[in-house]
Amino acid sequence: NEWVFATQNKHKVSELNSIFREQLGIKVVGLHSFKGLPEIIEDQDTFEGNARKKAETISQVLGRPVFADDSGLSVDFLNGAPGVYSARYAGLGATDEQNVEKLLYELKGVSQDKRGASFVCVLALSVPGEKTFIVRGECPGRIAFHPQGEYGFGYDPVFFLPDRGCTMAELPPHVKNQISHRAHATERLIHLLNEKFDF
Ligand code: ITT
Repeated sequence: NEWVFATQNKHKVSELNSIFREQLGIKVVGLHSFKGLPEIIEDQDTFEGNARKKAETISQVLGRPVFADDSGLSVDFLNGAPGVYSARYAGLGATDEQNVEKLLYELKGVSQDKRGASFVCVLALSVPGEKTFIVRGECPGRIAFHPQGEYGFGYDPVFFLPDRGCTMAELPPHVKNQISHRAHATERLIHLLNEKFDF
């Protein structure tokens, strides 16, 4: 049992693999295992739009069910930015470190009580001949003043979890994968598939 995820991001593949293995006993593979697939331009202005586009494009080409994950960080003080632009906040091809640096710069001088943020993950499942299923998961927190922790990827080192008293990057993967936006979205997806397909 192997499910295709329309993603080029190896960190996502690794997290989704842990979550799906744990919750469904299913292995997931990213697009690195496939050749000759079209490049997908993520030009939609919502996570839902981009997740749908990635899943439907690849599912059409492969003629089989395909999942996609569109995710990012929404910062209250920045009116929801970087949002769908999270991967390229500091410019196309920017590294995680450059994106984090830009975020901290934009929040320079902003006090702790105004640094609220959420991680958002939208999962889409496109099944040939069916409508596309879309779910959203969120994880609330706030933006730290300095990066801390070595686990995870992206904005994890500056995503502080008040309940835990540490950043997402200080949580070992098996803990992140129980509480993350990605974990919450997966729970909703399983719920939906159970209702629809008796999964
Ligand atoms: P694909 O589109 O190929 O899946 P991508 O990395 O471009 O890969 P997105 O467009 O969905 O994916 O952008 C997601 C970005 O949001 C990601 O690069 C991180 O900067 C951030 N992000 C998403 N989930 C995260 C997480 O769990 N921890 C930290 N940052 C995260």
